[in-house]
Amino acid sequence: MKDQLENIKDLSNIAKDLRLDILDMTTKAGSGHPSSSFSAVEILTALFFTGILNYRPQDPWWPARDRFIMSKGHAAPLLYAVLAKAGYFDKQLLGQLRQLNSPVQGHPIQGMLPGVEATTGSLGQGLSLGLGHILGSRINQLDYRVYVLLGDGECEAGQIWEAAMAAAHFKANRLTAILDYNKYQETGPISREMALEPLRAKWESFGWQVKEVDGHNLLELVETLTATKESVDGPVIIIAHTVKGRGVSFVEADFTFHGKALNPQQAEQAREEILCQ
Ligand SMILES: Cc1ncc(C[n+]2csc(CCOP(=O)(O)OP(=O)(O)O)c2C)c(N)n1
Ligand SMILES: [Mg+2]
Repeated sequence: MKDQLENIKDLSNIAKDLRLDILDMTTKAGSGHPSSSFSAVEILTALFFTGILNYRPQDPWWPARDRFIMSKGHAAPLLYAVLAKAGYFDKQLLGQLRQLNSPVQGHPIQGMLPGVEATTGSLGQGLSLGLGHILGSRINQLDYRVYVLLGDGECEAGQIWEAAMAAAHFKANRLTAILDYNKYQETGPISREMALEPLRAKWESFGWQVKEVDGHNLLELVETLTATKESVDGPVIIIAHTVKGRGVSFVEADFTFHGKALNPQQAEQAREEILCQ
């Protein structure tokens, strides 16, 4: 139990570092999506820094690696911060976010950076790509797992549901979707823009196993992701209840931070809040 608590404390510190990196990158760039990135910090911390995701930063295209696809590609600052921390490239690169010709563009581009498995940003495509990796693994006789991070606004896209239907049809056991269910998309609350509920029932009716977690509770995330690794009963979606902008009070309170960086003064206030957590 003591070890477990210490591990969670280490993970919390990683999450804190990631939030600070996201803040620095987007404030320096003067644009980007800090609130969408903050929302999924614990989800990616639990996946990348616990041994759940099987990867080799020194051999990034190792054929048997697990795949992680950031389908909500506008959360690129989070992906880049995670990949740098995992050792795929030097952290210095984060300072080039959104600069012309830099490999850390506003949305991830496959082939420009080790660890970026898919070009995303046009929402709705990542689950189809993930399923493609699973079907490819059957041809290549590999048994890697595929994880896809989806946004809730993204689930308003029809392609998500085509992929959901196909994944169940093909009994994609090693496919895990994680839904960053922060209840907001770009222009307002999901319930107003295009209601998704009853969401659990929708995924179940498409033939998926559904698990629900508090998406900021590292212990719950680690336990659920670990249990999911053993699952052989079709594709799994983990609905992670989150708060958009998590970690910075005035960003949590204002959804218009969606595609907007904090100004230097706001960033100082945010830094203090993050450091106190
Ligand atoms: C196909 C497509 N339509 C619209 C957009 C513009 N857009 C970017 S982010 C976003 C909202 C996404 O909301 P959500 O999936 O809930 O992500 P969050 O930022 O809340 O994590 C929209 C509509 C896009 N990138 N791609
Ligand atoms: Mg959302």
